[in-house]
Amino acid sequence: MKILYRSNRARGEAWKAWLAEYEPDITFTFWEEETFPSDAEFLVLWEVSEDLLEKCPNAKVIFSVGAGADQFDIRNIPANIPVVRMIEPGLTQGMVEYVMGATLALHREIPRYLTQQKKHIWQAHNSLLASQRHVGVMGIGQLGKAVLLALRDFGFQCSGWSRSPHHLLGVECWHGEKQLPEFLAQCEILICLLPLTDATRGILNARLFASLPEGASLIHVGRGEHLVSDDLIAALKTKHLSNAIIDVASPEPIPENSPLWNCENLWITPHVASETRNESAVSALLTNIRRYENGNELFGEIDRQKGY
Ligand code: NDP
Ligand code: OXD
Repeated sequence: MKILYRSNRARGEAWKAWLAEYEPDITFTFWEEETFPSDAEFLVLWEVSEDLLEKCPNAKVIFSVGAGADQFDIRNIPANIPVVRMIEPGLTQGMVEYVMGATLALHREIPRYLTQQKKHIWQAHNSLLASQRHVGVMGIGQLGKAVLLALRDFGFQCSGWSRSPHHLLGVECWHGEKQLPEFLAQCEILICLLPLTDATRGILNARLFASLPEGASLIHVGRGEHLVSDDLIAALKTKHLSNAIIDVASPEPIPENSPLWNCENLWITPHVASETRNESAVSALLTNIRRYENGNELFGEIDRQKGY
């Protein structure tokens, strides 16, 4: 069995070593190696190139190394080759930790106190308890659901929004475009955990921000192309939004001359909210390869109609 890998080298080295120890029948090759295995069956990729399938005529499955698979133009991949995103517990836990940290920072107004500190101002403001704060998550998928459950268990008032109906104990669930304004109207802190598709590109725009309550905040951990950054800057300037934390941008890295860097009340992290973890992910990958070989459904296969 042959895996071709094209992504972060250190992770690949760790996976290769792990497979050599536990699954020695699997050949694991790096894309950049000179002896290119044209007979590779399982392509495990973050970066893609147009000649991918030309170079790998025996590809059976394409796996994304990450939770998103929007880097692939799925329309150009033959229907008999499933495209699969990463679902693994380490990636989920990392996202829960990042979003929980960001939510608590906004909930307890840490940005406001940091601004005061710069001006040497010692001034307390009334604070709310989590039970008095409403947090909403766009996307009730693998990651959004785990985030919502953690926020709910922490005591926040929670709601989620998705494409199709969901039921989550203690979480008010909304779905579809029609229900979006009602969902947004409650969200003091809005978290974006959507996949990037034709339907979600540019969704974080002036119209959406206007539907949020005055003074709401945004945590954006989806994809850069969800966000119309000029609209975010404008909403922060007018103080309709009080704060935003963005982990993703378009393009990445954010160019040196982008107004995002100097925008007040905006925190930026460089696409680090979560990442695929070496050990938990290699076993998730292996499980899926075995499932493919046994003719079973794959965990995380992209639905070509929905695009995610
Ligand atoms: P899933 O596919 O499991 O979940 C996607 C969710 O979004 C589902 O609830 C889906 O609805 C909902 N959704 C999709 N399209 C729409 C739409 N048009 N309107 C309303 N809801 C919609 O994805 P994951 O939770 O695994 O990952 C989400 C995203 O997080 C990734 O695609 C990636 O962009 C981002 N990510 C970012 C990382 C970072 O470090 N910043 C790390 C990992 C992921 P339904 O349930 O009805 O299908
Ligand atoms: C992912 C990411 O999709 O890191 O996993 O963004």
